[in-house]
Amino acid sequence: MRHTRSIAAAAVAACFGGLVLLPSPAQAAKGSVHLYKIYYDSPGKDNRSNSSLNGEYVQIRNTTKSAVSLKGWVVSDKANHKYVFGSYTLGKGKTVTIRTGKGKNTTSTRYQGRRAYVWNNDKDTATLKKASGSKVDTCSYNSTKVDYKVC
Ligand SMILES: [Ca+2]
Ligand SMILES: [Ca+2]
Repeated sequence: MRHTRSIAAAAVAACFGGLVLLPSPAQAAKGSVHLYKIYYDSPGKDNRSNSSLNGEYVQIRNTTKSAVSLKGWVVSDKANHKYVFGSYTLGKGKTVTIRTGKGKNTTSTRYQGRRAYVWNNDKDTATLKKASGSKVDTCSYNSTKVDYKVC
């Protein structure tokens, strides 16, 4: 009975797919490029050493079926500290980690090259925008009880 009802509900949802707020199965399967995780309170004392700065990071994940160029895409915090991607392509199903400190960029890890932290230890908001300026995703947190946020 429940099964029959859920099929009927799915049929209704399919008919009015353009009007409902929940993502349709087609959209869910399509995936997205989105903020995945922010590790905002670097492990240990925040002494601004490069390794401590690099213990702080934000991750972006690509769950679409194809690689996406992130050239010119911008990640910013609430205070508008910006990280702008140079030439970079995020493979399908891949995650890129953007660390706050200095380092040598690799396929999976990019470095902001900063001498100070970006992600506040208590609360902040990450925003991801395309090169065109259109907003792709945001991720907010407000807690000192944990050191990271899975968006
Ligand atoms: Ca810390
Ligand atoms: Ca901040």
